[in-house]
Amino acid sequence: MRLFFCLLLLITTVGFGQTNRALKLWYNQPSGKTWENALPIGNGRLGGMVYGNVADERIQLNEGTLWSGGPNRNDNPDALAALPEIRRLIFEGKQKEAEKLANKAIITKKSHGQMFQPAGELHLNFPGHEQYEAYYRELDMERAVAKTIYKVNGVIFTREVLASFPDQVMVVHLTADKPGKLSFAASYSTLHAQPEIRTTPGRELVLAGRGSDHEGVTGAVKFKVITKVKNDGGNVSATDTSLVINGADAATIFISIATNFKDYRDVSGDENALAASYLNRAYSKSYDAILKPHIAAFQKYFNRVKFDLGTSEAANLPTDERLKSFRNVNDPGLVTLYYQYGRYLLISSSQPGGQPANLQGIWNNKMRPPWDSKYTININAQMNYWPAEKTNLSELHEPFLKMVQELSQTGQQTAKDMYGARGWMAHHNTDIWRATGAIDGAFWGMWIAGGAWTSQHLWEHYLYTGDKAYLARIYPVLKGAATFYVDFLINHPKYHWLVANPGSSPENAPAAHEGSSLDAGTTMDNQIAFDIFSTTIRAAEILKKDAAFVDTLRQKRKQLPPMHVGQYGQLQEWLDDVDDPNDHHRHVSHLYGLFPSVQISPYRTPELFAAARTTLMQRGDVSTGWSMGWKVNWWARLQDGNHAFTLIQNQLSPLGTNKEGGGTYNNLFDAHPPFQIDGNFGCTSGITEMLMQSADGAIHLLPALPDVWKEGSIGGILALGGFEIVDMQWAGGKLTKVEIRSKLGGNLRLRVPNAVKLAGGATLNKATGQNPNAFYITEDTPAAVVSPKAAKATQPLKETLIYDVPTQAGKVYSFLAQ
Ligand code: FUC
Repeated sequence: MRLFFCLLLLITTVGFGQTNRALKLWYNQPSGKTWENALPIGNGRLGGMVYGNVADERIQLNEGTLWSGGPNRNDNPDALAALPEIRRLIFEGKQKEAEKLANKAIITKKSHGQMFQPAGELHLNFPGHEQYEAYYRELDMERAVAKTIYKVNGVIFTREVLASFPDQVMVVHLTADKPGKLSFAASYSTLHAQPEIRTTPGRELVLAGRGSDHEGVTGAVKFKVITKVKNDGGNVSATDTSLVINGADAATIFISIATNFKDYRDVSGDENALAASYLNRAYSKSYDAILKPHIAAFQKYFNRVKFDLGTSEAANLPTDERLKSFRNVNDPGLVTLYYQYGRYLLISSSQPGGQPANLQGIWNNKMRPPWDSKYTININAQMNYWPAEKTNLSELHEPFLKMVQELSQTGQQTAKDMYGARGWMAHHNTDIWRATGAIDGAFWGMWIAGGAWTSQHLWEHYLYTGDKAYLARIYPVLKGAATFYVDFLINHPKYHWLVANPGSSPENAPAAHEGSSLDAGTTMDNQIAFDIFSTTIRAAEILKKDAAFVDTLRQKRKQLPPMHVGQYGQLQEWLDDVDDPNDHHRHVSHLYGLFPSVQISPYRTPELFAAARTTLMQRGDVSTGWSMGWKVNWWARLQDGNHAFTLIQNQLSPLGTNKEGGGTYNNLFDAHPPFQIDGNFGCTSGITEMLMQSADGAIHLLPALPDVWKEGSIGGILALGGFEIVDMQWAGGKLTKVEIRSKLGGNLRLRVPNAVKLAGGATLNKATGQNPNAFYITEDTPAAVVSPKAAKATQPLKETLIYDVPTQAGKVYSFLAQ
């Protein structure tokens, strides 16, 4: 049996021309009823969860624009009148009273955000397949295909499922290795109220419905699913609600889904015509003619990064067993698999022209998913896009960048009506309708930095691509986000800094504020204000415009509060020294300044760097999935690879291993819990940051290599200013070889752990002063205010060498260890 299984595997893998098991999630059992065992496929618009069940296969279906509700706004018009009172209360230290008032006057009286909803499930029932053997299923990340294979009565059955990028349909290809043996019935189930399920005379299986009414907003998204089967041998017939395939040699199922959604203001599309047109175009093609271009379109992105940390015995185990043993055995291959899975998930859930990856990417089977499966923009949605640029998926940033531009439209009215400010803003959540009001409750929703933080992604995209025409296009968005701060910030009566009031440090509150999160001048609010001013100033200067506005921003920036080191040596989360060193809250928002921002630096702000480390030690390791993902990035920035690796171990544990913390499901989805995709993306970003960082004035290679990754190589990751690390190899913890392509030219400043030389032999110039490459400018962080009670702390750093190499656009530069 075991031999048979191995042979089978060999035959099938060789048969499909694939040899690389390093890029597969695979299992010896079907998913059963557990959604988190199923394997995700997607093309950015369509999402499918493939269960790989034998007699009763299920493919759960999502379409990225199928949401509850319709175009709507959720501002609270009472905010403006209440604002002075709320501000006064906060400045007087009456946060709890301010929160009560904000709950009435600022939190929406309308929708708290709409829900991302599933279309339904396609069921494939195979009579007589209850008993089977030689079962195997996989997600092949080289081809973006989910496959199930098993044997019944001496016949080997194979199914492949994909969500085609070029053809915009899902396709299931079924084969049997003996003729005439393939018989099954296809039907739907759906959780939508009053769906229409029927077959047509043309033997199409149709499911139609409408997104839910929710919180006073009428469901306006109409969707249509059409499934049609092309049989090879045998015959297809239809009942009222199913298609029945009998005695076929092979069959291909085409699943087309469309909605009437056009954009956040417009649902006038024709879901029937659209679903039919996708289907008809694809149906005329053979499976092979669908498969090949699908693989090519997927590989265009996926193959850009190669990552190898070596392999071990553990790599021979199924993925779920590897997950169980990861903390106790050496399994570097699971790290590279998980890393590439993050990239796979982004490619599958975020494609240009579509919606950004939401809290669950594009995979959700619930009508009322956790947190509506929408966009939480006080961390989660941003985290989804941390790997986009650096793991060479720059184009896939587009749906998020477009969402920010749309928020800059809807958020203008919110800024004006609620706060009497120009520019635009967003609170801590949004949805497909780009709602920008404050939701949930003031404790969570009274946070004003959603616009300014998401805008940083617009700037980041420029820093990686150097595309000035793009910068000119998005500049008004940056300017609008900065303008809101110009109008909204007010003088702090005690400290005389310019502060956001009301604001908060997302979802956390010090005991001193009676459990209220509302405050003025929280560290994160200040850091984000600093960043939106700085990036807008830089963008305006590059574009040579708005000199007077730049001047205003410079003046305002000078008046922002500096960061504070508090009595326990911690980076203060609030303006007053009220942090609790035993606070293990999942949000550590004040470390925004360490990552993703770079206001805290080992080289420029050593005391803040030490304080950030102290804060992270006090917060502890284990937390929700996304929080652990963020911590990988922070420990990488703190140049502590071993600690970052501990976080990866915690994250890559089956759910339940970490007491009160998240972990990972069998399908390697991150567990908040429940499933939330940000942790996957956060960790992929963090692993990149362990190997290469480029935000702090130089390209820093191997800044946080853990002892367990002594040998390895990575190629294809990107640094600011158009540099591509074409290939980087290390051994014994030392850099041995690096090739870097310069796409834009300019100075390449390299920070490395050991001496290197140019491959041709020429010696390198030691770097001094500021990096002359404009993409590497770092802003001066205002000097820290340090509590007299804080013990003096510095964080010793490993020695590094820094070199400057002038580069020409288009050339590749090779370096070897000296
Ligand atoms: C924020 C977090 C939660 C969760 C939710 C989607 O509210 O505090 O942990 O991730 O977003």
